[in-house]
Amino acid sequence: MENETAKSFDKHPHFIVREAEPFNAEPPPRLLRLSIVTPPELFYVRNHASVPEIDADSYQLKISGLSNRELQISLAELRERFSSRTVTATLQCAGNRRDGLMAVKEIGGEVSWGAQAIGNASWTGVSLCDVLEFAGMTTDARHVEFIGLDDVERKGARFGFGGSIPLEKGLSAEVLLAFEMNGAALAPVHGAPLRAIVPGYIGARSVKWLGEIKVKSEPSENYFQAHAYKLFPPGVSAQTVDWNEGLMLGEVSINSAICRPQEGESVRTGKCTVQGYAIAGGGRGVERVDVSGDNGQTWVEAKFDADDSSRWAWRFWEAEIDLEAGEAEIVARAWDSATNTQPEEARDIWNFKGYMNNAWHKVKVFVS
Ligand SMILES: Nc1nc2c(c(=O)[nH]1)N[C@H]1C(S)=C(S)[C@@H](COP(=O)(O)O)O[C@H]1N2
Ligand SMILES: [Mo]
Repeated sequence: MENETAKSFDKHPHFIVREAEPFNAEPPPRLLRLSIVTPPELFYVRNHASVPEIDADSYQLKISGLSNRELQISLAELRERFSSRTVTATLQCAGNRRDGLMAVKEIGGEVSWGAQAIGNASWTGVSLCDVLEFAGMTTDARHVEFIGLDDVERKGARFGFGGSIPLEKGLSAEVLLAFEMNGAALAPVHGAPLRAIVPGYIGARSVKWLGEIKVKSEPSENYFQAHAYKLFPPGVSAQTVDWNEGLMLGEVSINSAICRPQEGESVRTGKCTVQGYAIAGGGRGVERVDVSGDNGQTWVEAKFDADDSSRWAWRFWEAEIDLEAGEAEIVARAWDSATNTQPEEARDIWNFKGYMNNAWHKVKVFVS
């Protein structure tokens, strides 16, 4: 049943469906680790409502807000007027690895993601900055809001999923209005005919089925900017939260995960090859990955794959560790170019919405 759903979205037969409707699903770790550029059939999906049906021929992108003129641009005009650009960038959901936070303390009403709510693709589209320049901006412009054409319901209201990024980021050339993924037309489930791609930021800002861009003096008031995707301290709960507080998530933090071996796998004593991914937020580079076979007593330095492609993309790494018979906990942690590294314990970063788990990734294996 679940794999029928995955199949209907052209996903791999072994895709892990976390929710069938709205469709939320991620690939198994070992399949995700096969290719530095994730094929669409292995690319995670995070939806808050049904995939909308949009007729590409009559589609018009609206641009409004503080700009001097209000615009409507068809896809054909967008392609004609602006030069196209391709950026390889990793998208990661702020809820990636939420299962590790849920293991610490209950988190209600959120998808239980493993470490595969992440994928890397080459995105082709036009640069948002070119479109904004064409639209014209007033001096009050501070934020760029994206609004999707899907139909989400929250607290009795219906609206399109949305969010905003600071104008400074919006004017950086890597931020795209994308119509292609890995050289092919964007699939409906990934936001066709047009989506925002905001490299280095949480996936939520890469709004799919983009209907409208608004230039604003304040951040978006959309539910997914003003309520969801905010980080609260560990003592705050759904009952006590003041939504005016909290940190609006933007850049992702340094993170890494082990993809092979997988949790609960049986491996042989002696040399064990460990493989995974690492990602640094905001365009910082991943500089080092440490791997331990004894839960952090001793570490070896991982080697990076040669084919890493872009400062906005994850890096694949591999390490060889020695394992003795019994139960072993393999651990990984990454470092970025600002020497940020990952916190040891998920319990230290628990938050009631379950965002941004970047604790040391741990995988238990049986060695014999
Ligand atoms: N319109 C719209 N855009 C959206 C979402 C959504 O539900 N609706 N989900 C966001 C979230 S939370 C993530 S992590 C990414 C996931 O992109 P993907 O499904 O292409 O992997 O899309 C973002 N854009
Ligand atoms: Mo997300």
